[in-house]
Amino acid sequence: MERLFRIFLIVSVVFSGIQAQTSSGSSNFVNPEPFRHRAILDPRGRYQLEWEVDFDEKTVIFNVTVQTKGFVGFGLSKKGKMLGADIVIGGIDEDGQAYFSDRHAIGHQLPEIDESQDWNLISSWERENTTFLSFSRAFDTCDPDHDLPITDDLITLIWSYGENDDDLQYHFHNRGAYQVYLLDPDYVPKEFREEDGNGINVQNGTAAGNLNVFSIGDTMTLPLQDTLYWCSFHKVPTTTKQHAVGFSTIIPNPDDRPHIHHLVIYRCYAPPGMDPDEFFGEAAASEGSECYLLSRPNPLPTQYCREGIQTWAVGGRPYFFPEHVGLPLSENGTEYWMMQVHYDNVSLLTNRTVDVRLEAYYTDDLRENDLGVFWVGELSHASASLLIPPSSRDHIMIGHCAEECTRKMFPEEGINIIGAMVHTHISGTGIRALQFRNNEELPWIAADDNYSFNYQQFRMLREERKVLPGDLLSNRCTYDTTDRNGSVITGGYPTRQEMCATLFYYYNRVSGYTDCRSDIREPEYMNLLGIQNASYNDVARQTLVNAPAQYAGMPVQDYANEYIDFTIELREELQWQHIFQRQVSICEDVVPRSWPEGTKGVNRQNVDTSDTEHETALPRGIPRYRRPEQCTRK
Ligand SMILES: *[C@@H]1O[C@H](CO)[C@@H](O)[C@H](O)[C@H]1NC(C)=O
Ligand SMILES: *[C@@H]1O[C@H](CO)[C@@H](O)[C@H](O)[C@H]1NC(C)=O
Ligand SMILES: *[C@@H]1O[C@H](CO)[C@@H](O)[C@H](O)[C@H]1NC(C)=O
Ligand SMILES: *[C@@H]1O[C@H](CO)[C@@H](O)[C@H](O)[C@H]1NC(C)=O
Ligand SMILES: *[C@@H]1O[C@H](CO)[C@@H](O)[C@H](O)[C@H]1NC(C)=O
Ligand SMILES: *[C@@H]1O[C@H](CO)[C@@H](O)[C@H](O)[C@H]1NC(C)=O
Ligand SMILES: *[C@@H]1O[C@H](CO)[C@@H](O)[C@H](O)[C@H]1NC(C)=O
Ligand SMILES: *[C@@H]1O[C@H](CO)[C@@H](O)[C@H](O)[C@H]1NC(C)=O
Ligand SMILES: CC(=O)N[C@H]1CO[C@H](CO)[C@@H](O)[C@@H]1O
Repeated sequence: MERLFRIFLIVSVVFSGIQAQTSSGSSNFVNPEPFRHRAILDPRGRYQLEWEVDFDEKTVIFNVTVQTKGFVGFGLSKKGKMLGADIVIGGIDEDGQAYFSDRHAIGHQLPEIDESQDWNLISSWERENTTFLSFSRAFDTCDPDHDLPITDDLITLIWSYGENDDDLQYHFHNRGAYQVYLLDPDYVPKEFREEDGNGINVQNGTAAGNLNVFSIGDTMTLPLQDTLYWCSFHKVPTTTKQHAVGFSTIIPNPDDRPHIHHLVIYRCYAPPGMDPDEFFGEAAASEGSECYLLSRPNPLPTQYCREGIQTWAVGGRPYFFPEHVGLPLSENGTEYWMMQVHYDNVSLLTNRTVDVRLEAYYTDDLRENDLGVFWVGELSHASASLLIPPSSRDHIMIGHCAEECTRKMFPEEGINIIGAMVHTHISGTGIRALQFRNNEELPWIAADDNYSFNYQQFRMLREERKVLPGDLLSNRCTYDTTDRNGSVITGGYPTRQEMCATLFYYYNRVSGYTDCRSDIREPEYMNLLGIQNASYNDVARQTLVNAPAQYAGMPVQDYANEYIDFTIELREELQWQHIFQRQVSICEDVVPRSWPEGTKGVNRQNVDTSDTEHETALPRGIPRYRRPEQCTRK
């Protein structure tokens, strides 16, 4: 029983001034060419980038259109830093001559010209106040000293432009960085491609093209607490089956962005035999409430809404599905959604009101396949499993969805994963979603070795991935805590604690299984930490030590900071345990199939929890998957 609620965060303390609105509007969806992209890189809307990827040639073609008669700079950087950046500078000079060069930055000064010129100018022109450059770049130029590779990882583009062609040294006023997955497909429909910062025109609740829009807004006056989970209920504006084909989360005021950490939509299921309107109507009419108050009576039926069907986190841009899949809405008639918004880092502000809105784009022109959603990773609280030693540079954590779980969760023919979002908090530097079959490691399903908490994009895969019952799915995260003042970092919901999980969209949907995560419970591991038992406390909003008795009530993080001496030997042992130790994954059907009637507002009863926990470990002694070498010239 207790375990069922481990995945929930409980918050307390008061709030004020909440307002929830719901609206819908109406309209043939044309699937765009998936590999053509466009983005406005600068806040003033003067620097436009279009790009196209040629996977056969392993080349990207960039078209840059900038409102200037001066030079134009463009490049790839290491996390937005000038030092080490791979840069091109081009334009048309006073005499009408085109210039263009491949350079590398050695600091905040004019980037030096590379010996090997690996960016190729295709064409350029200048007209009135606009400069246009079209150029191509191989994924990997085989110039590791002065060029950065273009990979599936997050890439931080840097851009700049000048007032004229010879002020190269003084271009620092007009420059910036833009994070993007350059090689991902992009299914945003044509009618949504407008000139706002994201290259996407949000709809404000009105129909676009053939798509209807379900818009859910929340205006929140922030309370004096650093983490607030707010849940509100919303009726889906259709009673016949439709497909949602894309989502966008809109924060109209950029100043509100630091305060909104994530937004999740859960599908609600009334107990069998209950009318959804009767069961959820009252909650939908209310403003909502703090989520998951288990330590006192829960005012809302939040526990009937556990199938997370859409997740947005910091920096996420709108996304659309490929045309053969859609997320079903109102499959069996009337449907309610619960929206959970995590407001963050607000403790120093009073009377601050923030706005956020979700738009779901849907159609009655049903697609071939229904999408489902599930998480794989490590349980991040209520367990001492996720614990990063102080000042670690590359500490690895692994979470699993065991073979027995995938056997139970997926149909015989398997499932097809079409999209993924990798997730850690601020100390995460890399994540890989791993797949093993018959002791063979398959290519990573999704990976980002340059993970950034500030740009958590739901990514559509270039190639669907089949997962068969009996496959092992694992999620591997790397952390750097050297900037955390020598503190241990434990798992938890606040941004300053950590998570390690990947969310997948897939078809051959099986309703019910939305989460398959694991933790380490081996005595050997617990003994290393000196913790015999820990559990999540919803008043403290922390995972607390229960035993040994002399530490009972202490947050695991404080306990570890105070009582554990992280010697080199212990660090090495912990790292071994975090990678290879046996773990228990939990795969549980969250759809009520046999709930007692009228148990609104009460915890679930009579749910069969047997057969939901399965042990597994990372296979050892098998060849590990490696990225294919892209540089072929040498
Ligand atoms: C880039 O510009 C050239 C010339 O205008 C055009 O032919 C090409 O289609 C453009 N490519 C992209 C990706 O925008
Ligand atoms: C460039 O020219 C266009 C059209 O003439 C004008 O609308 C725009 O404001 C100009 N931009 C700048 C930066 O001068
Ligand atoms: C949506 O609302 C924003 C802010 O009110 C406005 O700037 C934008 O033009 C609107 N977009 C549409 C498509 O109506
Ligand atoms: C709709 O009904 C089918 C068949 O009973 C069931 O498998 C599915 O989970 C239901 N879906 C929803 C969203 O209620
Ligand atoms: C809270 O947000 C402010 C402003 O965005 C930032 O300067 C500060 O570092 C944040 N504090 C924490 C604890 O994250
Ligand atoms: C908060 O705003 C309300 C209404 O605008 C105002 O009455 C109240 O004094 C404000 N409180 C603080 C602490 O600023
Ligand atoms: C680290 O400690 C300094 C000094 O006490 C403090 O200003 C800073 O906010 C701390 N940083 C973090 C990440 O806790
Ligand atoms: C851990 O502690 C909790 C709370 O004291 C208790 O309910 C639970 O049974 C304990 N678990 C084990 C395995 O001892
Ligand atoms: C573009 C970029 O930052 N790439 C980096 C991604 O991470 C790897 C491994 O840390 C680096 O080698 C790349 O330079």
